[in-house]
This record gives sequence, C-alpha cells and structure tokens, in this order.
Amino acid sequence: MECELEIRRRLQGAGQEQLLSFWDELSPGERDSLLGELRLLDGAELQEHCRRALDAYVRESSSPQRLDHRMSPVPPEFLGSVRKSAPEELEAWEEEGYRQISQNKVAVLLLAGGQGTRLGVTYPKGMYSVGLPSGKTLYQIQAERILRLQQLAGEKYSTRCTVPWYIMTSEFTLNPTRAFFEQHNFFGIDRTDVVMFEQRMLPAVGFNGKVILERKDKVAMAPDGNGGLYKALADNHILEDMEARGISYIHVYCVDNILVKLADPVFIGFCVSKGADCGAKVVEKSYPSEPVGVVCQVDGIYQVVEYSEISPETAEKCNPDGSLTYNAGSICNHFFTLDFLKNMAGSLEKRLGYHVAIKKVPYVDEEGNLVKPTRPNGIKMEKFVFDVFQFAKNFVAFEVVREEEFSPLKNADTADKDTPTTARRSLLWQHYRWALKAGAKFTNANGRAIAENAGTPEADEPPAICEISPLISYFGEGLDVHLNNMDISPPFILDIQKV
Ligand code: UD2
Repeated sequence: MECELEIRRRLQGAGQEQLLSFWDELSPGERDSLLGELRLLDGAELQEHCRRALDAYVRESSSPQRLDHRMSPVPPEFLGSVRKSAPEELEAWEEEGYRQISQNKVAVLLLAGGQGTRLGVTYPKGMYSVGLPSGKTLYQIQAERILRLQQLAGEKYSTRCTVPWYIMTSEFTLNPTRAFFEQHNFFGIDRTDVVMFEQRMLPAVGFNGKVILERKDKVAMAPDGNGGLYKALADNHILEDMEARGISYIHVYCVDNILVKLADPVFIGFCVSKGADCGAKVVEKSYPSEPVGVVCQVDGIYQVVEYSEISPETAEKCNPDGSLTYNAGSICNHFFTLDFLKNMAGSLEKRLGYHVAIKKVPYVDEEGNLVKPTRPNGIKMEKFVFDVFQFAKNFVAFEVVREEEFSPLKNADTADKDTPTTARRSLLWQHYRWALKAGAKFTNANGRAIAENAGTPEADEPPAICEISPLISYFGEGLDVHLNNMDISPPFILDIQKV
C-alpha cells in the first residue's frame, strides 16, 4: 500500500501538497482516513481536474456560457404527447410497453446520489416522507409502483415478470439507503432485483486552483453529477448484470418526483415503437424561469439546456400563439436502450463535458479553523445525465401532463414551490381525481356530500383526503371495484390490507 511519503510526492507533482498541511497534528486514525482518501486520487488526473475547474471558473466568471443563439426547438415530428397524440396511438404504445415489461426486457434506474442540499435533510431524499396519511416515503411509493406494474404486465400476458431496480448512490447515500431498504425488507421486492451501486466523487477546488480541505483530515469531495452514471455503470459492471437478465430498455429517473411513473408502459412503448435509442419525457414549462432543463437542439443536435445556461430573454421567447418557444421542460425521466448505454459507458463517456457549479464549500483555513463560508468559494465539476443525447442516432421526446406526472420535491417548506407540501398535495389531488372517476362519493362527518373540485392543487389540500396505495393502482386503473358508489368519509386510505 502506498505510504505517506509516496503520496506526498505524488501530491507535490500535482501541485496539491497543501492537502497534507496538517499531517503533524493528526491522530493515527485521522492519518489513516486521510491517506485512504488520497490514495484514490491519481496525480495526473488530479492536476488535470484542478486545471479544468479553474479554466471553467475563469470562463464562467468572465462570460457565462450561453447557448441562446445556437438553440432551436424540438421539431414536432419527434414529439409524442399524452395530450396531442391520437388515443389509438397512445393505447398501442401502452400495449407495446406492457409487452416489453412482461418479457422482462425493461429495468428502472434511479439516480439517487444527490445530496439534497436544497431540501436541507442529512439523509437521502428517497427516505423523505412528505406527510401523507400513510406516512409512506418516496422510496416506498416507488417500490410499490414497481410491484403493481409487474403485476399488471404479468396479468396481461399470463406470466411472472420482473422490473429490476438499479439505484445509483454516492458516498453520501449508499449506506443509509441500503440500511433503509434492509429495515423495510426491500418493501416486498425480491432483494436480488434491487441493485445498488456507487458513483464516483470529485474534489472541490478553490479559486486558487487548489483542492479544498473540508477538515484537517478530509478532502472536500462531491459526487460527480448525475452524469457520473456512465462511469459508475462501467465501474460496477451494471450493464453486464442487465445483459444477463435480458434487459433491453432502461427508464432512468430522478428520486424526487412523487408522481413518477416508473417504467411507464406508454413512454417505453412510444420509444420502442419509434425505434429510439434515447428518449426524454417533458412537460410544458409552467413559467419561463422554471428550474428545469429545456429539451431542444443546439446547432441541430439534441441536448438539454440547463436552466442556468439560458438567458432570461430566450427563456421568455414566445411563438405567435403566445406559447413559450422553449417549452419542453425536461423532468429527468429518460429512456435508453442497453446498446446505447454500452456505447456511453465505453469510449463515449470521455467526450462528455463538465458543468461547473460555484458553491459555498466549508473548509479549514491556514490556521486550522473550520470555516463555513458566507460567499461561494469553491468550484464543483459535474457531468449531467442528459448530455448523452448528442450521441443518439434516434432521439425522441414525449410530452406528459404535469399535474399527472411531475411534482418534484426540491425545497424545504419555507419555499413556495416544489416543497413537501406541494408534493403531498399533488399526489392527494391525483388520488382524489382517480377516486371520483371510479365513482366514489365523499361525505363529511354529518353524511353530507363534499363539494367536488373545491380549491386548486397549488394552493389547497383536495376537498377530501383519499390516499390510494400504488399496490392497488399504478395510475388510476382498477379502482371501480373498490370505490364505485362507495360512501367515503375522509381521511381515507385505500391500501392492500383493507381490500
Ligand atoms: C434536474 C435536471 C433538470 C430538471 C429537474 C427536474 C439534471 C442535471 N438536471 O435538476 O434538468 O429535469 O431535475 O426535477 O438532471 N444526482 C445523482 N448524483 C449527483 C447529482 C444528482 O444521482 O451527483 C441525482 C439526484 O439524486 C436526483 C437527480 O440526480 O435524483 C437530479 O439531481 P438534482 O436534484 O441535483 O437536479 P436538479 O433538480 O437541479
């Protein structure tokens, strides 16, 4: 194993010997832990990383990279839509999706390596409970949707089928996520069908080009972005696992959307029917500056332009009918074929560029004091999951209805948008709509009918609180038998035990 002296020499070569500034003050345990971290940093790569970070920072601060003049919207022929495509087409896509699922060809892959900084919790976001009557967490909701989908596809084609669940974690989220799944017995999913793996971490760099020490014995490291997926797939031999299971199509999604339709048969069927190697779900942006990436073309090549990379003028640009020109808001729900991922995890990964984020990174100053900066002091480099769209041979986008499919949990309840409250309401309103459609009658404690549709999902709780277990309904199906003409006095939970 590499000793302190060798590591010191390597760091000197990379111009990063400051990482050992406090060596003499460290206890044997602290020394081991720091050396453990430093051993993983290759000298040449470290030097290159710091140079790239500094260049990107200088470039960003002098003239932030804007892509405005090179952008054009997605042509309509590459866009399917829940609202605009013909009902027969949608049905055919759904059928195709179920067929693929029933043949065990579809997997879901969750991006769960993020730190959830905006939400302000110290544990993985998937473990968060938004205050539903059942108390279910995001992970549990997702697990139950997978179970129900397997059941639906299995029933349709009289088979037993599996949708394996791959979960990309990071140093921050792997252990707590694993422990949480163990504690909940994998929510009823066969544990061999849940595959957790870890993405890489990258050091945060100060504005002087030096890697930041977070503590005397710890380098400031952050996950390498959700586009770290492609390296992580290769590092952990995940594509081999998929191949061995016969998987051909993968639905990649982010952890925080409470309405996510995992392995959505309509989306999968649409992408497969169009022969796509790569696809993205989008929603109409609700306001120009909404923090979602926009699916569009840049110099004729498909790309998601992140909300931070577009000027307000371009974001606000309108078509003659008043709709936003750049309206296809990416909701971090992507479709890939296994072959496409193999190419990405292979030679193409290196061609993905880094995005730079300027952040406040806690550090130890020269005297060894811990400092929590009030202003940004560090450069973090990340790859983005959707940057691979440029390599697609056949890219498609699929537009879905926001109130049915997108309500992300980003912020704490002190914010106005994308909070635990808005996520909870979105789900409860959806379940309320499903229950009404299935013929449920909501009455109050005095037996009086509760007025339908009072209030709005943005501002209010639904008129009646009714939560439906994903184990009973994946997307509103099969509820008549439980709810038609039933008098329900809220709050009401329809779950598997009560059936
Ligand atoms: C993401 C999308 C944005 C939009 C929005 C919708 C990216 C880069 N941006 O923005 O375009 O679709 O979601 O909600 O995809 N993650 C990792 N490893 C990391 C960093 C993040 O796994 O190193 C995961 C994270 O756990 C989450 C997902 O990636 O599930 C999205 O990450 P985010 O919340 O940082 O991205 P956000 O909300 O800025």
